[in-house]
Amino acid sequence: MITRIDHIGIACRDLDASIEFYRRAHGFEVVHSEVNEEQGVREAMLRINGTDDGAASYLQLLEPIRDDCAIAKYLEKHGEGVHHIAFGTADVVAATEAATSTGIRALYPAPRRGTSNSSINFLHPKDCHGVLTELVQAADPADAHH
Ligand code: V0V
Ligand code: CO
Repeated sequence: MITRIDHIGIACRDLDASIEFYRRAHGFEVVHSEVNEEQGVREAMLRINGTDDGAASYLQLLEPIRDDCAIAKYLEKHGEGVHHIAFGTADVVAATEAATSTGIRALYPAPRRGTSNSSINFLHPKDCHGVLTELVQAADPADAHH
């Protein structure tokens, strides 16, 4: 079951410039940043609001760290902008199966590591009316040290 918008992923050419933009325009602050080598990104999470399942909703700003990653490819084709929407769930495997059972393709056979040790999978944008859709299960708070 999906219980929140976990984040909206935004492709940026210059992470620091985008962070500064959101700080000045809306007062959003970075609550977490990291490099995800597997995904090829340097990223920052800006917390927007809490949610009634106890988690939160964020903007995820993503800058590529190499030329062959998904974000670099997206920037080259489309320029900066909204890259994906991520729905939050307590069980990413079940939420992925619920979607694939309707014929939507998942990008990974098993969840991969996302921000702050979350578990993530993606649904193909061509099967989701043009929206790259991520499913996110937050790390167990007991092991979320980052
Ligand atoms: C590509 N397409 C998109 C899209 N990216 N449509 C909507 N939103 C996007 N973000 C369309 C594109 O316009 C093409 O349509 C078609 O899909 C094939 O695109 P492509 O440029 O040839 O790209 P592919 O097929 O090589 O790669 C697209 C996929 C790739 C979605 C498969 O981006 C991918 O594997 N994404 C998952 C990983 C990811 O996005 N990582 C970065 C975020 P036409 O032109 O043929 O009609 S990492 C993250 O969010 C983390 C760590 C986290 O949240 O924790
Ligand atoms: Co994301």
